[in-house]
Amino acid sequence: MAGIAAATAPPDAAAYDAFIAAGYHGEMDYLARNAPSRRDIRAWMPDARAVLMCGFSYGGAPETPRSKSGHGRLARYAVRPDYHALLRARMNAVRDWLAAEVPGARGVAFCDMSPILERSYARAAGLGWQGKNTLMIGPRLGSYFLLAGLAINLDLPADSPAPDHCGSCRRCLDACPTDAFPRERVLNASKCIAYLNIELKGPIPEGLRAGVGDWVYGCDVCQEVCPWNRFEAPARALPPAKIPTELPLEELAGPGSAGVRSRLKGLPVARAVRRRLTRNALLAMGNSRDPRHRETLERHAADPDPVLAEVARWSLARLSA
Ligand code: B12
Ligand code: SF4
Ligand code: SF4
Repeated sequence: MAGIAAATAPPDAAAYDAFIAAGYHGEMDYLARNAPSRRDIRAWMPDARAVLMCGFSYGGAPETPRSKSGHGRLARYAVRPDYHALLRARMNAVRDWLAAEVPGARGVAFCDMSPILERSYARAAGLGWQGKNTLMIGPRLGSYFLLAGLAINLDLPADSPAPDHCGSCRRCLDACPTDAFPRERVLNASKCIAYLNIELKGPIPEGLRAGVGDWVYGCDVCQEVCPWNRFEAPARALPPAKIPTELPLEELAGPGSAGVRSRLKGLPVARAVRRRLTRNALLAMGNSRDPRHRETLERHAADPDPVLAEVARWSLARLSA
């Protein structure tokens, strides 16, 4: 799926400023940095005239996989080979083709990591609409797709934005386990499980722990409930999953990390430092209330790392409650 947007300031600059002013970015300081380019891509590439935006589907089984007993859940995107380098390479191939075809053409690829509001340009490029859960949704692909773009120094005809099909639905807003949407299309990212279990370094705030449930890496709840994801996506543009979306909690929190590390190698989930995965697994053990985890939790209650020791004690108390 692809479309072209003009490289002008998106209409979302004010929404972005409000997001930062409200502190919804939590400890993701990088979101507050480079504000000019998040307001307008030309602060990142001054001669940009057009933005090619592409959506790469990773599909989604119609059935929602539920966590097995003693397992923690991972977001669907996280169990496939890491997309950052892969998608940037695909956009670079387009850049090289363009440079060969059009003398003087120049392009710069981005995927996820550059200070650009990717979804604003994806919306303007007609890839779909931004749902009330803030995710881009395509009428054929649903929302299980990732974005990558190419800023280009050529005037190219822009596509038209797609109509919004959320209507009166609000399933995602009601289903969010940590109540992270202050209103539709605005996420308080500091309450989102994907922030808590991937980005946050320290302890997960106590009031949000129960909501994290059995998610150990990312969260798909606001996509699982979306009616636009009910059907299998017609095409998959990303390599298949390497591991299941459930992993044994004891393995994640266990002392022998080498086995886990080799299973996760090359996947987005490998970006989470080992300590954070252990923290998440210990938390999920408490939320499972499964007494089989008591021994592991007792061992970690004396962990030299104060964050791990504290969450292990919290989970032990939950087992006994
Ligand atoms: C920081 C970040 C996060 C943060 C914050 C997410 C957020 N919603 O802001 C955290 C860690 C929580 C996160 C989680 C996830 N992320 Co993320 N994330 C990013 C990143 C790097 C920046 C996003 C950003 O700038 N946020 C700041 C806010 C201000 O931006 P925004 O939500 O786009 O804000 C818009 C709305 O507020 C909108 N708006 C406000 N009012 C209104 C009103 C109307 C009418 C409209 C239409 C719009 C509107 O205007 C803003 C600008 O578009 C992008 C990549 C990128 N560079 O863009 C990926 C990205 C958004 N993430 C992505 C994914 C896949 C996820 C997860 C699904 C991963 C998971 N399964 O765990 C979750 C989804 C959570 C959710 N409901 O959004 C994909 C989304 C693909 C898609 N189909 O939309 C992206 C685009 C990465 C990529 N290259 O593919 N993510
Ligand atoms: S990813 Fe999960 S926690 Fe984050 S907004 Fe969606 S449902 Fe809520
Ligand atoms: S669940 Fe409903 S409101 Fe939320 S994004 Fe999907 S269609 Fe829109």
